[in-house]
Amino acid sequence: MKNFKRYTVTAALPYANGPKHIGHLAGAYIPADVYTRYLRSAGRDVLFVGGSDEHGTAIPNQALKENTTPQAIIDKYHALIYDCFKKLGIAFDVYHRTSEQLHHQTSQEMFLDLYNKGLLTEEVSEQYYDEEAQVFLADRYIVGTCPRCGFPNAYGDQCENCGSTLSPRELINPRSTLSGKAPALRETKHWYLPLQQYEGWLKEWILKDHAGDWKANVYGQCKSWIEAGLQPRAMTRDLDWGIRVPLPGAEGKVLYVWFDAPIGYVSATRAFYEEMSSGKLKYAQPQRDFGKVKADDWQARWKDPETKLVHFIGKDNIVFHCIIFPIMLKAHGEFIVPDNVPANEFMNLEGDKMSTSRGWSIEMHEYLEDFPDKPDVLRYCLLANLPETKDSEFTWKDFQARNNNELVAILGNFVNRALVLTQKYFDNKVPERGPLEDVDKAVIGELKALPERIAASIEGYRFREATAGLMDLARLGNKYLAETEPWKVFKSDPARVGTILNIALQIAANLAIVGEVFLPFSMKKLNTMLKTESKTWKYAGSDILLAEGHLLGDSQLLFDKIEDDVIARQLKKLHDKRNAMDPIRTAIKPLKPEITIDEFSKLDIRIGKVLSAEKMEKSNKLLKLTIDTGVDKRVVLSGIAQHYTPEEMVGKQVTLIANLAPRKMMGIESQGMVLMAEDGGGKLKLLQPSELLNPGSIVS
Ligand code: B3M
Ligand code: ZN
Repeated sequence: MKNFKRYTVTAALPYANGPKHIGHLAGAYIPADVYTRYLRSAGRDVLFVGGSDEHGTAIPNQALKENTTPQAIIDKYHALIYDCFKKLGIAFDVYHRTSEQLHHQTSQEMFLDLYNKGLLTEEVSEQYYDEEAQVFLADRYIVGTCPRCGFPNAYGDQCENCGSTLSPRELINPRSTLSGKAPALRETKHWYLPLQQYEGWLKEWILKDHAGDWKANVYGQCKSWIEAGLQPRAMTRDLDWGIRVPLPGAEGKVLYVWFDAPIGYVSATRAFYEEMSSGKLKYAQPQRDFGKVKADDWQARWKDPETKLVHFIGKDNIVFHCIIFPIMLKAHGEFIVPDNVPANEFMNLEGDKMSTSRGWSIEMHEYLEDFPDKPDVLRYCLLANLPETKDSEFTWKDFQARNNNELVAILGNFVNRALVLTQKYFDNKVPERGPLEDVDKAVIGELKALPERIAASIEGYRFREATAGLMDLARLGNKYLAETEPWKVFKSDPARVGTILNIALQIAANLAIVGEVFLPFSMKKLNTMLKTESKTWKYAGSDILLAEGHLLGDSQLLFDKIEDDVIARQLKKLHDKRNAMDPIRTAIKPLKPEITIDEFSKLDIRIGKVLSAEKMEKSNKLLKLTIDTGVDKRVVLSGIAQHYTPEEMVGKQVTLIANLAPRKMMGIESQGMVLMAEDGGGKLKLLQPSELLNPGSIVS
């Protein structure tokens, strides 16, 4: 493995179009944070870069929904998301915004560089245009029938019913979501990045050079993209929200959001060094001492081959970070390309896909409102379940179990026992260490080996394994106390207990070092309890971190138990949220008041057969049906004209309330009521027996 001089680590820039959920945390932010905390602790020169993605159609879309401006949307969600990251301990050195002038400039420079080198191709094509709203329609503004599954409300880029990727021209009966009208095709000019010209380079760089070190899920996706053959991709869009295309004749056009967003990492880096060199910090929030820096230092982080560039993302962003952005960087010529892109799969929630819009999610701010003092519990639970190789799942039961059985029962319990026994037997001072027995030597040996193992897991992007390693360190402490039983020995051999507790406290001090990477808030508490400054990774594994005679601080519990009722409340909250947000579920009406069986039996419900059906003049809702009820033939008016044609109705079996008092409608008397059901989508369906029955059969 190559030794790098410095690291530039990025985590996907979340769209500032809404709150972000814990699946996003598990996908990119928690692993990136653990990685960079470790590198910092290990004394490496790392910069952790993040920020808001504030362009693309997602932003004006949300503005439309919230009846406000795109600017108000990005201001609101940038602040919300960044606040949550801070409260969860995601320690960015800089958290920038793509709406900033510096980013617009950086993106336009990149675009012009490629343009001036003749690396972009110009193409005129026909695209859908809304003549009423007078705009070209972004994919998401066009809906129509899915050509694959027939779903009537598929989007121009994707059918949410069958999951197919679509292009707007494939939709059957397309309509604009702005005017509701069928869009027209109009010619428009755009600038394309000819991805296919870089196939040879990608094969070398990814398929050959990174065959061994990129994760299988990432490598596999790249391989299938490359082998399927790459197409030119438009880097500009007809849209009025975004970064202006810096060319004459490009009015009304902006850079494609996936062109500008990854450049956001570069702009954020520039912002960091500009602010640090001027001393006026706005987006920079240095997490370590960077020494004296110059504004120009951003260049080394992006251009020096001695820099290791790592992108943390979720799997839906792989193609952009492994193919399109690297091609941009390569085409420019001065930039380095990522050394690794350890993308994660998705995290599901309680047996279903996580989705903010469907209400099936735990948003970061919702978690923090309910568990303001437990950022580490969420961090731990996500780390233990990271979707590193395949999709994984978050459940509240598992959250409770991880907390109660691991954080409380193993880590918290070990630390507490070591501290409480020291208070009890040695006035809260680190006791002297006497001669070592085999059991002591063995535990010290394991203590030395574990941090190295954990470091290797982190550097190999295996964060679940690394987290398990942390818990193993706590287990080691518990096992040691269980084996040596100092509480039984004290009476007969207090000096021996001194040795045991000295070693146990060294393990606790190691936990504080290693654990800071995973559970920063709790380990800060632990440092207070041990009355130590937080120490860097080079001390991890040492068995002489705490000097004999060192006075410890007050002990408190690191974690506390989570009871069943807390979990039950979260589950209820989750289901309530979905019920309130899911359009089909919201149509479900509450139960009507109870009735008695006698009341029910007053109804004469029976099967009838439709003998004839005709449209009613002057009504587009009613059909006039003549029905054989077994006892008579009668006329029933039914409000189904928009759901069934008269021809369809003839011969059909229906379910009828036959003893309803007759009612006159539009001059005709209706003698009964045909039963129908509605599923919330507004469509009415006849209620029919599952098999053919004689007219007059009673429903009971
Ligand atoms: N905003 C998509 C996402 O949030 C996009 C990532 C940009 S990373 C440069 O999933
Ligand atoms: Zn479909």
